[in-house]
Amino acid sequence: MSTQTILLDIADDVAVITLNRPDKLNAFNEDMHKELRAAIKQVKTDKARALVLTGAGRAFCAGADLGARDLASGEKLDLGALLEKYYNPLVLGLRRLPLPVIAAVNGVAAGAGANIALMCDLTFAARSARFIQAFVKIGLVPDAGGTFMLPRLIGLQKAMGLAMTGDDIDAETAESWGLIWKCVEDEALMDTVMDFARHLATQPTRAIGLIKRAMLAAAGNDLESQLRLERNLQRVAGYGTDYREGVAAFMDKRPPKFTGT
Ligand code: LHQ
Repeated sequence: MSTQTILLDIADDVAVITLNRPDKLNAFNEDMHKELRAAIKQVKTDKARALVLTGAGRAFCAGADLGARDLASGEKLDLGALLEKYYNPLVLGLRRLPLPVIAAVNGVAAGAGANIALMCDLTFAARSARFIQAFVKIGLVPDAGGTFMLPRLIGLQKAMGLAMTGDDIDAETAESWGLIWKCVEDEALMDTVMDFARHLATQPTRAIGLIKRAMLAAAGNDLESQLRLERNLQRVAGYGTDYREGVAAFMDKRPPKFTGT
């Protein structure tokens, strides 16, 4: 699929969605939200086994398009309605995808762009990339799940500091704080992420989807509920062909051939 604001490519069981408004640093507008939603649906339909999210040009995503017709008017707008219509379903759509979602943050990630990158299951960033909770600079509150993810990833003090100041954080610092999985040299970013995604796509991806569900549910569960969830998910995994294949391969001393089922 190739549309105006999103590029979608699926090969070797790996889907790559590229945010594609480079002259606006891939800022979200309505078209991009709609095309992104359709692309995510397509990824599910095509049964991709890993998804990579990246940006075209020098940025990952500069957040909401501040020049968009509705936002630029300066009129009193219900921004909550915009979140309800576009950003919240996007966040939930990525979280509920039963496959690993990997961000390749190729450049600056600001506002909702930063938080979408942090909502991915694993976030890689180019050394020159920056993460900016830009909201406060325009009198707004972090959205797209930022207030949920930041304290969980880096603790309350650092989360509060980033959100209240809107200061940049570079990729190396982001890695050292645990905000992202890995900082990679700029020129190696896409190869590193694609190799990683292709590798994951050969792994027991149904189990990986269940791992994702368990990890994400943990934040809202007490121990007993989480143990019950682990029991339920392990039951599902244990009925899968990948479990049988994994054990058989181990016993036969040969590499496993997982199918994601
Ligand atoms: C942009 C943008 C942009 C349009 C760069 N929009 N054009 C908000 C409202 C409503 C509901 C839902 O939720 C949200 C969530 C949010 O995301 S709020 C936060 C919105 N984002 C920002 O406040 C970030 C604004 N951008 C920046 O601070 C800078 O552009 C960054 C730090 C990202 C990059 O700085 P530079 O590398 O110096 O690039 P630049 O500022 O020169 O931008 C390049 C071009 O991109 C420029 O256009 P031009 O025609 O002059 O070349 C910018 O106007 C355009 N651009 N961000 N969000």
